[in-house]
Amino acid sequence: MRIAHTSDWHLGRSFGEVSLRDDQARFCDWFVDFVREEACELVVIAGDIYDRAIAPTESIDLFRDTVRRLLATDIKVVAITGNHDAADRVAAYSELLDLSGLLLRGGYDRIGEVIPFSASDGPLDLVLLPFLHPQVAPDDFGADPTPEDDAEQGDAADSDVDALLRRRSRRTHESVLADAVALARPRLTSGRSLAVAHAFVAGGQESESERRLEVGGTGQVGVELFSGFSYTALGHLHRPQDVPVDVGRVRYSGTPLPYSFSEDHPKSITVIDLAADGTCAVEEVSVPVGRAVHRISGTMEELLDPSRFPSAHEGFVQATVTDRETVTDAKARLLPVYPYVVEVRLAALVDGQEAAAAPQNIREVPPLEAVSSFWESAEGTLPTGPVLELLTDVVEASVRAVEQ
Ligand SMILES: [Mn+2]
Repeated sequence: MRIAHTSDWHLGRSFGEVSLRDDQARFCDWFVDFVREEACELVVIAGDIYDRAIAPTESIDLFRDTVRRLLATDIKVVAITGNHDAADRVAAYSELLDLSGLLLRGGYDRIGEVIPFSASDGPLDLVLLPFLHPQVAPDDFGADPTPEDDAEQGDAADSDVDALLRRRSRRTHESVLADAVALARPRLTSGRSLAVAHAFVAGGQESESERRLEVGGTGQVGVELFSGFSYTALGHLHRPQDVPVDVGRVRYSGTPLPYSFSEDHPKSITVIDLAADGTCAVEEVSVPVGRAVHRISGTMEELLDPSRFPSAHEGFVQATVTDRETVTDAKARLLPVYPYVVEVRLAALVDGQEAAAAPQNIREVPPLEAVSSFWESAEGTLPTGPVLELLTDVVEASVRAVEQ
């Protein structure tokens, strides 16, 4: 059977001030056509369907319309909520949606279930693991990894409530997810299984557009949680990548579009040919729609030369202006050449801020060194020749004047 794995659509997102509505709609059109033409039986969306808890209605319309078109050609759809989605809103009608062919799961409600899926070439066990917020887990969930600590920390007067709060505060994304997987494992019946999860698996490479899964920690989970599933379709990290595991295959599809300037890699979906015995062949398929991201750097004269960065004209642009003298209205002047310039950085200012933040204690820096580094941040190069001689004379005269 053939499966299309994608994640992190983040419908409703903007890039800087530019709405991604049209790009996301074009991706959905392309995606529906692609999975039809490639005869995929199952589509998997591994979380972060929407960019925020209260999604714009136009994003809800786009998701509904996309799923409707997939179901209309008898393609089944599996989707889970991610940390950006409001699980109780998005998955509110999951029992009714099951009847339609859209299997949508969010929150703790139906955790631990194994959904039997009848594929054209035999049975497949589905284990859906939406993002599980550790703080709102049921009390018997996310088993305390070190229960003996209770005896040490608590005293005789400790109430049950204190013990419960202490146990709750020690829960992590890993501990609740481990419990969810442990509930499901004994219920696997076929020799072939597909896990779908929204998690930060240790060893994965981050971009700049993921939101932390856990307050006050990274929220990472060990890859061994997914060991033994034929294929694990992951969401959360925005770069497509495999996570090495001993048994089975664990992979992030990444986002269909770039959502930060760190994502200058090609965007893709993953197509899996999953054999009846559970072995899988995986192919990364580039998404041919959407704007690429470009980080360009140069003087205003260089940046305004249309022949200099031709590939950046149609993309989202972060421009670093390297002129040492004051530059005004940089963004407005760059817009005619780069209509999607999102961010303009003035190198002189950035360097100056870094230089200003650098010394821990300015009094410990020798005066000539401090003057030289200021000169470098303002002019771009260290002082040499007659300039250095002049600065040296002035610094020495100043030091003498202070000492007298
Ligand atoms: Mn995401």
